[in-house]
Amino acid sequence: MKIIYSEDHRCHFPQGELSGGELVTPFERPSRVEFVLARLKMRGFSDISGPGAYDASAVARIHDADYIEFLQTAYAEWVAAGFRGEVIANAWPARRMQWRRPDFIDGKAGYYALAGETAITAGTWQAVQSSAAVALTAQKLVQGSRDAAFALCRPPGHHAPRDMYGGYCFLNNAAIAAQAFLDRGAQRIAILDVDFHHGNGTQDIFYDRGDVLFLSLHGEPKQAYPYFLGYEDERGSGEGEGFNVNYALPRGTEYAQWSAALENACGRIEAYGPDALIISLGVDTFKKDPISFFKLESEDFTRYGARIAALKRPTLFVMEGGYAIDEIGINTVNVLEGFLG
Ligand code: OKP
Ligand code: ZN
Repeated sequence: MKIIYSEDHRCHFPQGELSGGELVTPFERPSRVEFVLARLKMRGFSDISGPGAYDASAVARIHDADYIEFLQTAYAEWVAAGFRGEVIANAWPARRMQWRRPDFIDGKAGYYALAGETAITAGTWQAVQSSAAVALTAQKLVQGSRDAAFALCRPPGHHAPRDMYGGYCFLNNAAIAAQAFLDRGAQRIAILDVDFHHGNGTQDIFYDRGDVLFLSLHGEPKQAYPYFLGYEDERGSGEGEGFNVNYALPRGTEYAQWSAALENACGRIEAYGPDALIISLGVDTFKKDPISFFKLESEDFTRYGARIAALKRPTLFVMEGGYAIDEIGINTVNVLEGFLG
């Protein structure tokens, strides 16, 4: 399996995340990918290479131009306003207010943020560009060779819709890759999101389309981030009716229940017959994850990797979450090894 990775992820290293009323070291931190990379090397994955150049036109197929420009300029505007910390949104267009973009950066940040935990720093845009380039480079390999590939993206992407950042995500790497498959001749793509959190961004991007089947297994939004999307009655609209499938699972979910949902999702993928399969691979379903509430064991990741392989589709794995740092490498690589058999 080919692995694509860029060291540029280190350019995004915010010092603060607002969590439980405290400013803490962000759960989404550079060491996450270092642990995954170390485990890959330990297990003999040697086909590891860097991404091609950032493809702005591929990104523009998914994200709005004004939003992309905001990501590029936000930190400089923040500094120019005299703020000394990292960009953190504080005010939002809430119920009965106006969706009108303010000029001042503090207001702009709220306009483009879907949550307040995610900071933008001086190096964020560089890391975000490279993360998208990693996904697109791996996408090309899968479409060209039909071999599977793993895009070791950081920052992750699945919470980002076309025009918002949050949940540690800025550009939706999996969605950008899905669109690239279609633009290069694929007819149908399935995205299976196994991260603990609902992939609200990916759902939103493809909600009214039938050419991308989106399935997500996640903590029920009544209890889990992102709270305001991911319910099971969200099934797609218009052409997309029936092409969005949410499995909202309760606190304490173990592999028996989780894998039953996966089995249902796999049946739907088989019926859909996609030209390629994208896995939004978050390993925060692990029992020791500090911000999640499923109970998967490390061996379970191997098991579900094998189930994904049985779908026999050209497969692109895209890294999303996972915050139990000590085991993130084991769990991530277990999925890939289960897949390879
Ligand atoms: C991103 B991904 C911690 C709350 C964290 C944001 C979670 C973002 C998860 N106190 N809220 O889906 O792994
Ligand atoms: Zn997650």
